[in-house]
Amino acid sequence: MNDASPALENLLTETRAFPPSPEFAAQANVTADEYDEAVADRLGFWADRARGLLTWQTPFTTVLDDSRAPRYDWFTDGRLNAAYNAVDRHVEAGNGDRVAILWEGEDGSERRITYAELAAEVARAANAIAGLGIQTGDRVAIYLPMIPEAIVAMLACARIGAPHSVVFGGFSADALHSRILDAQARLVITADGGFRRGAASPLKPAVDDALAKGGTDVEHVLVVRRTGGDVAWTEGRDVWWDDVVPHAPAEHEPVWVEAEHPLFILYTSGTTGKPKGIFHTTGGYLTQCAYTHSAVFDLKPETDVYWCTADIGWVTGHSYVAYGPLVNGATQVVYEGTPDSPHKGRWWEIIQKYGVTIFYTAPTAIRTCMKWGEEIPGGFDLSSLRVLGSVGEPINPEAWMWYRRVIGGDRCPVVDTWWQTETGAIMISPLPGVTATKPGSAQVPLPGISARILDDAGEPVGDGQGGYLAITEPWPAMLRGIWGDERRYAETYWSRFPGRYFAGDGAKYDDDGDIWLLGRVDDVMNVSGHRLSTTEIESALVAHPWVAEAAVVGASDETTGQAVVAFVILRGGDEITDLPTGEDGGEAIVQTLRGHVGQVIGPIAKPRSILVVTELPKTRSGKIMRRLLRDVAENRAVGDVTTLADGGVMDLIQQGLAKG
Ligand code: 6R9
Repeated sequence: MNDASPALENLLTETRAFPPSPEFAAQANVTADEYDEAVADRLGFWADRARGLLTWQTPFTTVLDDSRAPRYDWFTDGRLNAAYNAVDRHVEAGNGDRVAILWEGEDGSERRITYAELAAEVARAANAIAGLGIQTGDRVAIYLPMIPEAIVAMLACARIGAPHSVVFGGFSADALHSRILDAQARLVITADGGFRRGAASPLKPAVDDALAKGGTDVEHVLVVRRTGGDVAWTEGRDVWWDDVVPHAPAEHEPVWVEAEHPLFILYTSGTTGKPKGIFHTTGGYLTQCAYTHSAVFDLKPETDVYWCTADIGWVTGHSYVAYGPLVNGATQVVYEGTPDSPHKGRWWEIIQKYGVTIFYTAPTAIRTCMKWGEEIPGGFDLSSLRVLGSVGEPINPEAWMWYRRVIGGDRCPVVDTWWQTETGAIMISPLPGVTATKPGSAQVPLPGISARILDDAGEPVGDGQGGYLAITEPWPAMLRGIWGDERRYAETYWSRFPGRYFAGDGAKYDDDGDIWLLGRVDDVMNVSGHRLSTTEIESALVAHPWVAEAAVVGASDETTGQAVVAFVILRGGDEITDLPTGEDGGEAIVQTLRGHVGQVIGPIAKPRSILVVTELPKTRSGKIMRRLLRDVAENRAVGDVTTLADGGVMDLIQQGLAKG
């Protein structure tokens, strides 16, 4: 198996365990019986959840159709609508006055939106989008900040059966362009900008730049006014949200789609340079989102105030902001900005202000808050909290313990939830009323989920042993493919262990049989819980005229989990005339290249460090030995170099570093 870092290996000596309090266990939504129920009849278990948690316009009779494996279809003959399930049915059930969204802008503005108001707004937006020519099956790109309109836009698309493709607002015009092209989106929904770190940050220019690159099928750009900043305008193409949505009728008949109708596409980094358009369908996805959101967070929709800090640009924002909580009729906080604006206690202030009871965030955020010091959360009343969740990367025991003690007052169960864009919903996690939680472990597959750790040959390993995490039975929220690339889907996920889904993560069982995730085993990095591909950043670097060759590795980082470290070889010769020289030349080169990566992919992909080298370590077959570069990047003694074509290269690199 690829290197699990030493820090992660330490996880396996962790022996602390925290059983739920008897009071918590007694009121929990889910008991241990559900594991038995699902083992006895897995498909029956999911069919029951699908019927109980969702409203179907046409009930299904088929649970799973595996005749086209590895494409697995769920609840195939049923019909439903995602937006109806997320909003309208709560109004019809008499809960229209319940608050759906407690929105807090970074600038301090507030909006409280009830389910009845949300239903009207989604219906208006659906009518407006339909008025722009969007029909069932058309794709819509959404490039918005964390404002209520982002959720409204997603649900409006779902209401007319137009799959959405949300592109994270931090992605560049290039990244947006390639995603618009790949999905052949006909409409882009964006805003003039959003507020981040105390300033208005524009979004519309990136859309204009993306569309100027050409080749797209985009006919209209629907623009939400958020910052009030000036925007360039293309007459005939661009439309203000305010000019069409508020005037559209608040009644709209949802389009009842088949369970397998595509709900959304979400791009994620793979091991090659081209992001994969992971696509999800409706019935199975919503079933597992709703079930896991209720089971893992113990949601009580009448009394809880739930808050997931993820941006809708990531899968967590899809499943645990837009769909799961709303399908379950929850009241949730949505916050626009960063945790440190205008002060480092902003998150805790929001928890105090709204009486948040369930809080779901990422290890990188927890570690950042640890660094800021516990007196900051200590200044706020966090006693409303009762469940804490973590997602995005392995959480180290120290951060887990801090989270439990400082944020959770030693009272709240911490659920470490493992899942992926591809899995659609949580797969491995403690259940807060059942599991004795262990700091740093996601522990057990949820009821209805079958996962195993396999060795190189695909054989299950035993307790105390490690290998590759695989999902051994289909699950309702699983991806249905890679948009437009069926072959890549089969190759990426189903060829490593035929018949089983290969997640790309290393994992280990402890002596109790609990699962500990050890990080990716492929060339995908995890920076602050965001997946980045080494290849994608390498191709961005070599696209710059100064760069001849590049190798990128993910080095351990105390705060972000991993950090991007790039090694580059510059072009020599006369063709490059603008290469900065002199005393500050090196720094200027590095800054330019960092900026370039930010431009091509987005600021999150900017390397933490770029090292200019004259050679890269390669095997005799020409593969870059990233393992050795990682050693250098993490200041470790360089490992085995015997397969290097030129064993002296590593000395050269290290000498260069010592000088620099
Ligand atoms: C939901 C999400 C997926 C990758 C996944 C794994 C890592 C996510 C984790 C975790 C350890 C956890 N990951 N949750 N590793 N413990 N609780 O993050 O989706 O962006 O697709 O990333 O993130 O490596 O393979 P996505």
